[in-house]
Parts: sequence; structure tokens; C-alpha cells
Amino acid sequence: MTIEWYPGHMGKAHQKISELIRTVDVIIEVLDARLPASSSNHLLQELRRNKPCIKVMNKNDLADPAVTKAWVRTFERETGIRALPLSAKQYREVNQLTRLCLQLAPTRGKPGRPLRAMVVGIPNVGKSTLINTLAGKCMARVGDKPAITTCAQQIELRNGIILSDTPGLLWPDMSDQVAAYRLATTGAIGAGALDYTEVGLFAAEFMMQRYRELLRSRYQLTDVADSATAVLEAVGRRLGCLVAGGEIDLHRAAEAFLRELRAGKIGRVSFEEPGQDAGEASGGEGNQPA
Ligand SMILES: Nc1nc2c(ncn2[C@@H]2O[C@H](COP(=O)(O)OP(=O)(O)OP(=O)(O)O)[C@@H](O)[C@H]2O)c(=O)[nH]1
Ligand SMILES: [Mg+2]
Repeated sequence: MTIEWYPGHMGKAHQKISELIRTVDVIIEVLDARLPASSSNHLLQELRRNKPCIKVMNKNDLADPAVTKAWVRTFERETGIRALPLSAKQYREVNQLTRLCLQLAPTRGKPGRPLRAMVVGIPNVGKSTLINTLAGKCMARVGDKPAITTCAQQIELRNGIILSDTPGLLWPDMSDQVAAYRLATTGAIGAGALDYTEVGLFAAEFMMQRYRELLRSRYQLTDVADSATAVLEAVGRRLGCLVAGGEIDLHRAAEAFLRELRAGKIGRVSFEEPGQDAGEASGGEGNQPA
């Protein structure tokens, strides 16, 4: 199934962001540390022009640390870009953002001259969580499904910084379906726009190719099978996703597997490395989406 997801509020959000972006000093682009390329929105890159930008690689607690380090080195080769891996729920980590923003806009953040920063990114990457941690209280609604924020909102911090929270933005034409399946795997695509079994099989194939040992350990498998269906069946058997007669319910197995993978229960996983093209990073020909 081809994944396409561009609900109506995203078009309006794109318009609003393009108006607001002119008035901001720094852009905080929140990426998912597990997929820094696929979670990067080219529409936002176009709107950014030459404004200073901090690429926050959020959910770093779920990503493979060695791969994240390689991404930071890659991003920081670009001029005007700083990359910061963090977990948006950890104040000590998030707090570094304030210092970085002030470094990038040194004439701002003073009485009468607030520093305006806009937090942008695809859905469900943790933009609102990041803002709440910076504010020290729950100012923006968060949730574990995409499209929780649907309107832009401004939040004034006590340190002279004004932050705009914005709705998660995707792009209307998802021609790169490997990226779309990775986004679906991590939870950036609305549940109604995907087939859980297909996404589960995609994720199982990737894990089988790249993180075999994590699969073996989490599901106490003596051997990891060589087909995505067999892996998902083994996971389903372990998690008790059965129908009458003892057959595996593949749909439920896929849902349960994705839930575990998204929550980091299988281990810290990165879905793409710098310099790889989509096919290589997804583990070869086998798991190209249908
Ligand atoms: N493990 C982990 N989970 C996180 C982190 N940051 C956010 N989350 C979770 O990710 C989910 C999405 O968080 P939100 O802050 O609502 O994401 P958002 O980018 O504002 O999403 P939209 O408003 O839908 O675009 C929530 O379940 C958060 O608890 C993090 O650093 N690590
Ligand atoms: Mg939000």
C-alpha cells in the first residue's frame, strides 16, 4: 500500500509557518534521531533560507548512539547549522538549547529585544514536549500519536526567549516510499493512512538485517528467521497474538511489534546512516515497501 498522509491542517500550517518564519531569529528543527534524513522536511528547508538553524535530534534515548554521532558530524559540516542530539523530556539536555540560541542570535534575548525561535518539524517528533520542558510546565498539548498540535502557539519563556510551537508538517507528495515506511514505523504517520501488517513486515525485515541480535535477545529466539513474515510470526507467538486454533494473528503481531519498537523495548535502533541511499539503509532489496 502506498502511504500518503497530508491532512488539511498541514496546508494551513505551511502557510502560517511561511508567514511567521520571517519574524524569527532562530529555527529549531526537531528531527527524529532514529531517522534524521527521512524526518527532515524539504518544505521547511526551503522556508528556512539562510536563517540560523539548530537541528535537534530528538528521542536520542531510542537511537543507536554510534549512528547519531555520525549524523552530528555530517550536519555540522553545513554552514549555519548546529546539531544537538537530546531527549526532550530531560531538562539538563534541553537546557543547552537556550545557550545555543543565544550564540546564534547574540544581539537578542535582552530586555526589549526578545529572541524569537520557532520549533518546526514533522508530526510526533516531540516539538511540544521540548517546549514544555523548556518552559518548565505543560504549556503545549502532547500525545503519542501524530497531529496533536494543529495550530501555531507562542510561549514566552522567562529568559527573554519567545518560542513558537507549530503543527507537525509533512509534504503532499510522498514519492519516496522507503522514507514513508520509516516514518510510519516510528509513528509519524496517522494510523488511518497505513496498513499495520505491511509496516510491521517492513520493520521486521529491517531489524532482521541490521539488529538481529536485539531481536534474538528481546524475544528469546534461538535463531532469527530469514523472512520478515517468519520473524513477525515468531514475535507474535512470543507475545501471544493468536487466533482460535493457535494460528498467529499477523495484524496484531505487527501492531504489538511496532509498539515495542517505537517504545525502545527492543533496544536503541537507528533506521538510517549518513551517506546511505534509501535501499541500502533499509537493508537491501528485500524490504522495499509493496
Ligand atoms: N522516548 C522519547 N519519547 C519522546 C521524547 N520526546 C517526546 N516523546 C514522546 O513523543 C510523543 C510525541 O510528542 P509531542 O511533543 O506531542 O510531539 P509533537 O512533535 O509536538 O507532535 P505533533 O504536535 O503531533 O506534531 C509523546 O508521546 C512524547 O511523550 C523523547 O525524547 N524520547
Ligand atoms: Mg505538538
